[in-house]
Amino acid sequence: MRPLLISPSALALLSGILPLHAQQDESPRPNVLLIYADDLGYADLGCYGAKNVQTPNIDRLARQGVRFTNAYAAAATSTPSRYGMLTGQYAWRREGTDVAPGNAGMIIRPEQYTLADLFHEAGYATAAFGKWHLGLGDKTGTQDWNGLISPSLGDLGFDYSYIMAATADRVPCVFIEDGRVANYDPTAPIEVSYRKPFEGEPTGKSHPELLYNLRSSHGHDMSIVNGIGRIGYMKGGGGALWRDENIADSIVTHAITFIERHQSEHRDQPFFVYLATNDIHVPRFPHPRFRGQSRMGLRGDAIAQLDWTVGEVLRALDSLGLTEHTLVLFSSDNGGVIDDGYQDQAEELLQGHNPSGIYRGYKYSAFEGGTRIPAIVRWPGHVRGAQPSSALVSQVDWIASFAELLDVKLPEGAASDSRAQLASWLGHSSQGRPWILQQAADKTLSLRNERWKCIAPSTHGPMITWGPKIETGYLPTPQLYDMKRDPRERTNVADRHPDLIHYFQSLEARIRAGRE
Ligand code: NG6
Ligand code: CA
Repeated sequence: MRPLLISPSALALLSGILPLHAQQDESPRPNVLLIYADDLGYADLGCYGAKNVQTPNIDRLARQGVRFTNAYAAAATSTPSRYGMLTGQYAWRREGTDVAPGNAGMIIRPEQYTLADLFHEAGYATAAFGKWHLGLGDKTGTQDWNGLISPSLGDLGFDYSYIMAATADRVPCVFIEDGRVANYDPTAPIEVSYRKPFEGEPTGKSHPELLYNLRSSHGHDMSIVNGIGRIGYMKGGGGALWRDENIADSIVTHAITFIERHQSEHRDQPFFVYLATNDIHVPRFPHPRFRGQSRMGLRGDAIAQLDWTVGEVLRALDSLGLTEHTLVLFSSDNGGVIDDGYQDQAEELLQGHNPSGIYRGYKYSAFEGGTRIPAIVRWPGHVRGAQPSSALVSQVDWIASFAELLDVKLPEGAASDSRAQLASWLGHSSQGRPWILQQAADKTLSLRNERWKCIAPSTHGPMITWGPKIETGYLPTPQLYDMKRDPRERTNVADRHPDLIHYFQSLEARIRAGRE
């Protein structure tokens, strides 16, 4: 028999390749589907105790995965929360990360490392759908809504995007596909301003009789689109303008089409899909087929529509045979809110439901209701089903945890606030983080650990001042709550524990200095 001859270079090649294969077996590369709801409260789902609305699809996800009871968003409003989640850096470290207008310039700069970059560089196909709310284009107010808006999500690691620039209650009321207005209507050029109304265009303030779909309870009295008042002024749009009742359909249809097309064309390449729903943010205006599905009017019906969205995309995974190969992560960007600016009877029709469950406060708040959110992870074969986890976890850790999963080393300086917590997020460990940091609407920071929560002082008042009846959780002196005995944050015990206040204050100082 002829001896097998292998050249030294081939040998080097082989020895280089073999460990790589071995390594790939050790670190599987599942598809990742991140379903990110908007303003969904901790207790707004059946699997988190909601009674007046049914959420069978999300409940199924929870039955098949791990359901977290101590999971937090990094902030109590959307823009800073999403900023923290996508970059792994706390938003309060950067100027200009507060709730963004629809014509904000891109808040995450192209050179900044994002969750999408992580997947992209690991060889994934990446795509974003739905609510963005992190700015587009170079500078605020300078975008050309009739041409290419650049930079855009393509500069942040997303191969494809079909998004709303901000929120449904902010102009421009159009979808943007890969940096251009989708279904662009050349007969109705688009202009956007957050400064002054366009001459001759009715506003909610001047023409409240034109608000035939939904009236506002506070604000939302500038441009009128689809019979609903918005924040900001816009002109034109024509056939490209969205109809609020079709937004959920548009988002999920585009996401499913992307997944199907990707499967038929690049079957071997994993994907990362960021599916950021418009539900259940205001204006809550679900499609007529969801009306009356809950006992709570439009807010509850928007939850039913959200659940339907999840059901559609899970069904698509099932029918493509992808369920076993896909890690699904479901969560919300901040806590729940009842009246957030429209007369949708959310408050009147609660029927005993509390979006925050037993917890105090809502969206915007430094109390738990601001940032404690539902979070579910399903990954068949890797995550045990029907599992509640009380581990302390934060969305800011997703980027480092996914880097751990993919066995990728984050670039120097990237995602500096993100900690690898993969075992917690997969339900393999109940340990969680030693501490969690959250940011309220006025940037007041709270720190909590297993036992205690400390809210830093703030001179802003105890209630939100612009309309919604929400406790802010702000006090001019530090607050301390015993989360074991007093999870409802009723009794401030700061006076009794000066040592703990000192401990949390110095921990906060070290975090601010980047030393924790
Ligand atoms: C507030 C809006 C509220 C909502 C919020 C941002 C008014 C009166 N209220 O200013 O409706 O849009 O901003 O929500 O305008 S978030 O979830 O996107 O952060
Ligand atoms: Ca939000």
